[in-house]
Amino acid sequence: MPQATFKLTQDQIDFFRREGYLSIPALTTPEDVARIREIYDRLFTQRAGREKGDQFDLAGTDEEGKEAVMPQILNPAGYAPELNDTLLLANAGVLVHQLFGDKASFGFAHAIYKPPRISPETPWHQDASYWNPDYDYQSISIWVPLQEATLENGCMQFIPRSHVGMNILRHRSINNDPRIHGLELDPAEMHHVKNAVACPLPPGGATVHGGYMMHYAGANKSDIPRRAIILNGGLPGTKRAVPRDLYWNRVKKTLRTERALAAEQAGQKVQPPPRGAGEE
Ligand SMILES: O=C(O)CCC(=O)C(=O)O
Repeated sequence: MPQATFKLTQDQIDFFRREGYLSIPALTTPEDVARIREIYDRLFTQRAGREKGDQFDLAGTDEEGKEAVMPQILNPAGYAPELNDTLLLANAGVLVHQLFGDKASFGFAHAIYKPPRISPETPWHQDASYWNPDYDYQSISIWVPLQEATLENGCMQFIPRSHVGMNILRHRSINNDPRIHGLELDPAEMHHVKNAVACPLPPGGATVHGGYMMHYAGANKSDIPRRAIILNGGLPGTKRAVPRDLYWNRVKKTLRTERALAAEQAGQKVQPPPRGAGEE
């Protein structure tokens, strides 16, 4: 892995701990972004991981032959190990260790592609609403656009301090359709969405947020794809005395899960999804 070139300032660390998110203008270089983008485009063209359930439509019903409105690939480095040799990963490692100490792990979690004009919003949600209800988490997602991220193409937005208390609000599948993998805040919780802060970024910048932070990204209304790659890092989850009731995950019934089960039954090694947005 290349030598890291990045370090958070104490002001950035304090801001992250207080507000629950952070916007960083440059986490890696334009050259590194260009290289990652080439790999990223190849993976999406190949639909890498489709048969194992790692590639699917995050915001649609994911039938074969139907145009995906928000293709996602879990564990992209599993399909392109050269991602592990990027400056982005080296710099993300420094960031994760500064926030969580030397025992923290980190890596590429997923990649989300928003095709031009047709890709809808990523609705308001908390990442922990996807995760194992038996655990509490100390982990972050580092969201990195591979072109400029703007209000027009779907940059990230956050509700400052919504992470405080580590509560998980009620969620449901997008459009209340359990065939859709992505989750959204239950409409009854939408009154919590106020004072949102949008974080436009240059390519190779990054936003950072923890698992309990409420966040959103707009539709891609622009004429170019919105590409984002997301890393995840943190400490192992701590077991809760009383599990949470994340009932929306129990009723979900996606084609992605069916493909993952079929691959497992056929003897293929299927990794549990890494933690991060859009993962279980
Ligand atoms: O890229 C997006 O549209 C949403 C990403 C997201 O929700 C996340 O990284 O947690």
